[in-house]
Amino acid sequence: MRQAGRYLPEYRATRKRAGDFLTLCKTPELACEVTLQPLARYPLDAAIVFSDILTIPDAMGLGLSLVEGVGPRFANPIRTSADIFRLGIPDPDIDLSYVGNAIRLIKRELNNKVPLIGFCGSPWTVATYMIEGKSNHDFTLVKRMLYDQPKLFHQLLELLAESSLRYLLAQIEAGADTVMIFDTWGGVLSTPAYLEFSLRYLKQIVTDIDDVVPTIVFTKGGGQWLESIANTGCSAVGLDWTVDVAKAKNQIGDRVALQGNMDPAVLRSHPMTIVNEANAIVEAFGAHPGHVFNLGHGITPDIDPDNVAVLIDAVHSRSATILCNSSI
Ligand code: 1CP
Repeated sequence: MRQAGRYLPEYRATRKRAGDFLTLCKTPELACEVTLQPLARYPLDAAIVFSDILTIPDAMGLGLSLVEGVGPRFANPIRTSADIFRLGIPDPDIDLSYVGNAIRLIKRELNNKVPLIGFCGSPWTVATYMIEGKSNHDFTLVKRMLYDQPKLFHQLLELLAESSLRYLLAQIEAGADTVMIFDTWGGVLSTPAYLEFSLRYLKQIVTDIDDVVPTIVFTKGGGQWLESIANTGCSAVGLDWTVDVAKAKNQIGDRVALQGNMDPAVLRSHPMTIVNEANAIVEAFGAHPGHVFNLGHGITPDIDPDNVAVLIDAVHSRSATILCNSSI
């Protein structure tokens, strides 16, 4: 959802060859191929391993599939306490070995040209899919469990936090240079619920990774909790496009790096608009250290790959001018 994906014809060709999305994820040679595709096209500064945040529940036996035009679906969603008690912690070297194998291949191909980002979903975000059984942006069933059975829900989140930690450590062991945790749905929670059911587990994972590699935490819709997110001990905070970059820089920019934050919808607009929007973000950070330019969310299939080239060029040239002027 970040760099690769359906907007690139070469991705669509490889996916067709694989047959389906999960086979693509689970075949290290193909996962490596699609990870490198955006780098072959654009002068990007990092790569992200091709995988998905839903590999952990798949490894737990929930039966993931990607339904065309609908999105991810689980054959065996979590509905009862018995469903939760049945779950085990996947062994990343056995049940998710395809991710480590893909990372080792990618690292060899990258040959240290750019760093590789490993990732997982936040326990809360992954739990939303496991309980809803699919992408349901009303979060009906998962919120019912959160409010009616908080203790039970914590058991699931605890299991996911431990599974995510082991999974990320295995990705690091395989060669990931940094890891990112996607808390895509943290922003749909109330403040107390966010702190109790999402942030707490983000902090647990980040703390246990400690200083092994830098960690990036992204909560979509998390603008009002930036202080708390920075206090997890992460190295960088991902910002979505609703956050005022200059304010975020003043608030937490001396403690953590900031990643973000262009609205992916800008990529649907005129090239001049893309350049102006990119410049505004780069300028808002100015020569302040620790900015990683990124989109506030994933790229959708309808984006013209040429517009992505325009964006990357604008970011590189504006950043270079700012850094050059600041050193004069
Ligand atoms: O071919 C296809 O149709 C597959 C579409 C697709 C892709 C390309 C899915 C299904 N996942 C991915 C890859 C993916 N997803 C990556 C790898 C890196 C990359 O391709 O650049 C990453 C990092 C993700 C992360 C992800 N998956 C998130 C977090 C996104 C964010 O920015 O906050 C989420 C929420 C998912 C779940 C998921 N998997 C796939 C889809 C279409 C979705 C979203 C479903 C929804 O909207 O609820």
